[in-house]
Amino acid sequence: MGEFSAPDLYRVDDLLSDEDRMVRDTVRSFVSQELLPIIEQHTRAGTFPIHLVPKLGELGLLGANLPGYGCAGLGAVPYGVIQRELERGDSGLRSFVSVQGALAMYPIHTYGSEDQKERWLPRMAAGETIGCFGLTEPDFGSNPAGMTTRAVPDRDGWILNGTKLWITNGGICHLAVVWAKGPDGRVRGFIVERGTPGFTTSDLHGKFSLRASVTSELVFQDCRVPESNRLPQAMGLKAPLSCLNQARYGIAWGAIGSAMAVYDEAVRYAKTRIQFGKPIAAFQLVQRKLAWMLTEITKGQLLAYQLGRLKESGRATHVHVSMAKMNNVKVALEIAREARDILGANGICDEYQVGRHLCNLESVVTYEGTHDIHTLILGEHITGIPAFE
Ligand code: TGC
Ligand code: FAD
Repeated sequence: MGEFSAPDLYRVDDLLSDEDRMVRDTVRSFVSQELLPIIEQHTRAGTFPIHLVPKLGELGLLGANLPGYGCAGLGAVPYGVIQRELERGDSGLRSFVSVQGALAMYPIHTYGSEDQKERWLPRMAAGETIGCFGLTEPDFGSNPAGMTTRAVPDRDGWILNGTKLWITNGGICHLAVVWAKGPDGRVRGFIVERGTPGFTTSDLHGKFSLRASVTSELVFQDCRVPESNRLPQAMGLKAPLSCLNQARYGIAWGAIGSAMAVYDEAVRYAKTRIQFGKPIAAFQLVQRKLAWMLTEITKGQLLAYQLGRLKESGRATHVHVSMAKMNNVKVALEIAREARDILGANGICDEYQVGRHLCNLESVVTYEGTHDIHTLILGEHITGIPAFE
């Protein structure tokens, strides 16, 4: 694959503190040394490199932006840089970290009781306990408000019935943060531990995208969850949607990492591939593609950075997050397509990373709110008129 040379024309990383640059370098070498040598093997096999999880914990990368309970308590910008560097390796690794931190630890941290936080968060930060997040259902993806999973009160607990689909980390989780409607129609959050009778998972196979990530179905059949495992502060759909803001934020940074990886590979390839007696990098059409890619990467880097600063100062809204997720994933996907084109036939072969990133980004553009859903979120912000239905 050759040594990675990070594109940063506008010196966006100069805006980081020395400490944040150290975080970046640590994650970058972790990815180069421990993920890249094995990623194709896992992609072919359709397996997640689970042995890396304790190392992610040791490096403080799980729930890295959360304060206390064994978490690193980093600011939004270094947290974003971590996601960018992880996704430079593979979207599956970043997905694992997003789900663990933003979708499993964050709801416990934000909506959980003190007992729940003390019981789960330190073990999750260390990578000893893996979490997943069950919102999507077979018939309710973009429209989670329609969910049919139900939670009915029963003595000192709740009985859950329903199915969640497309759940990252489902098959390897020790606990699932699950969203279900109560008898009053309001959404509540539950921590369902593996081994609870009536809770089963099965993995999805045959994916051509995010192959090095576990994606599963969760089934709840008269599954009894104690009241002590309900997230007491979570009431209504806005609770799971607030978790999505955290994960979407990480994706806005992460997708640019993917774009940086494929751009770097395309530049190196174009300089060494000779056609018509010249490196293909000498042709104007190839240069135009590379110039466009670098411009979009630079714009995406600046968007992610400014979003991070807004978040750190408490001024980021879900609309800011939607714009960055929407834009950065879309351009990353287009950049990956252009990079694949520059690699010619080699672009479809897993000796190179571009095809893997391209396929991964086909999931990233769909999950955490599709491109169209984020367009409509912006549309509602601009016009005041929701156009979802
Ligand atoms: P709507 O009526 O607009 O809102 C209901 C309540 O929620 C509030 N709200 C939000 N709060 C926090 N953050 C947000 N982003 C919020 N958006 C809305 C809203 O103010 C309201 O509050 P209240 O107090 O009035 O009750 O809800 P809606 O049903 O019309 O839906 C709006 C829509 C379509 C934008 C929303 O449903 C949506 O975002 N859909 C996309 C679903 C999605 O993104 N699913 C992701 C599943 S998880 C996943 O994909 C993980 S991938 C993991 C990986 O591997 O990285
Ligand atoms: P649909 O909602 O059926 O959308 C299909 C198409 O219709 C899209 O183009 C969409 O933009 C369009 N569309 C839908 N509604 C509208 C509208 N109102 N206006 C215009 N166009 C519209 N979910 C979880 O809960 N937890 C997870 O951990 C998780 N991990 C995932 C991992 C992977 C690999 C994937 C692929 C998905 C994962 N998801 C997860 C699910 C993901 O969030 C959903 O796939 C996503 O929200 C879209 O839902 P859908 O697939 O049902 O598509």
